[in-house]
Amino acid sequence: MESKYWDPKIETMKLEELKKIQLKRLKEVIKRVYENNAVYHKLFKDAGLKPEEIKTLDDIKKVPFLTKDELRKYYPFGLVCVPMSEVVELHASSGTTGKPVVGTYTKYDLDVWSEVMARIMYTAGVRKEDRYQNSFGYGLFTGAHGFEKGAQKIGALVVPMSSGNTLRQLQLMKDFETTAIGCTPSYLAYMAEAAEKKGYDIEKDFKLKVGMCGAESWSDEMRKKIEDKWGISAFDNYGLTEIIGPGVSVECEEHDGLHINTDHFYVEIIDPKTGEVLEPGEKGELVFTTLTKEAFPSIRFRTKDLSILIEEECDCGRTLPRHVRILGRSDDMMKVRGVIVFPKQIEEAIMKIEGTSENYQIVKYKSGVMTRLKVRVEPEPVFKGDKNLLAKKIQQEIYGILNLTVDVDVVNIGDIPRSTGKAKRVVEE
Ligand code: DLL
Repeated sequence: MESKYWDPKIETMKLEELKKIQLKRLKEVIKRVYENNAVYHKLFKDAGLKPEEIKTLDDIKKVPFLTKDELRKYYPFGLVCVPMSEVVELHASSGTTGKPVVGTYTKYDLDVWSEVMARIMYTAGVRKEDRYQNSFGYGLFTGAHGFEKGAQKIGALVVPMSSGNTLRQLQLMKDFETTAIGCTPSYLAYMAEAAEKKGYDIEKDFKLKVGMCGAESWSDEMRKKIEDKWGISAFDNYGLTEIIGPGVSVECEEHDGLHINTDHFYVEIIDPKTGEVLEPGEKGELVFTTLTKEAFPSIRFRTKDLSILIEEECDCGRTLPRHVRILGRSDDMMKVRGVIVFPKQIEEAIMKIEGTSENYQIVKYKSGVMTRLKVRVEPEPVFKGDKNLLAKKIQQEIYGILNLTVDVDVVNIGDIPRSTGKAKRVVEE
């Protein structure tokens, strides 16, 4: 019988065994960056740390954190730890807040990337027989390239579609009988809307079963809407350019947290204010150390992504530790009349109300010195009820979650810009 695991040995390994692998790899990578990169060498030296002092996994606490500031300062290749002639591929994040982050890969790094991508796609149910439409944007962004490598390693058929050109996406999805798709959740929601508008019968015209979604924050409520519209299972995928791209973690069929490929990416959760390392079950900022990367190892990189670690074994049988779905980015946190607000909480509230679509926007504005929020929501195309009443219900739901009254406008269909990549949910006016 076909195994449900891509790599049963690693995915179901006892935690103590996994920790042995991690320790061996941690010692190696610390030595490698210290010896081969001037920036890391100085960072460690300033912290009074020598590689041989890393004797246990806990000793990682002695290693200084790496932040986006260092990546900016040493842009583009200052943290590369191999001769540049060994670098065979490069990616970069969009860099909307300053310089982009550049990720470099050796041939070996690409092998590791393909392997972890195959593992996460297999975990979500992608198989050799599948036809995978790759609707993440191709180019500098890591998304499409990572998924392409993983799908090909599994042996699935890759349709290198890229994002955008939505009507053509739908036509080819139908013609090619695509069974799996990868894109941002906001784009998958938009594709369903476009399919309905074009008159497709989603159930009859398409053969889609699996959605590999990620690269942006999305709530369980949004997932439910996407799954219902497409009749698929949608899996959350997490990753970042600084670590490898997609491939860091994925949901299994239990949809109860994302399994982290901790044989390659050592994970910690810290208190974002103090930097103190927290225990599983405590909410904090994810910090990753790449254990196997050659070109661009990230050591204790502070992601700014907030989550909670889960160490218990999952019902799927995998022992790989999990983190709960990203709760928000510390960057995205808003303080409104003393209340801490994450965009995802507002999304959850909106999606809970019957009659709302997936299209919404949070407007942040100043009233005097006060930050205020306004929420714009489009109704479902079939919605025939009272828009004011719908707005009131959304407002009450948001109040129930945040204890904060925000103005809600139910706007016309088409008023909110659609996204084919990462959606911009918060705008400032
Ligand atoms: O977004 C890599 C990726 C591509 C992941 C495709 C999944 C699928 P970056 O462009 O460097 O890399 O952006 C990384 O996006 O620090 C998070 O804040 C956010 N992010 C990524 N995945 C998720 C997710 C890719 N599943 C940044 N949920 C990260 C919430 C996510 N936020």
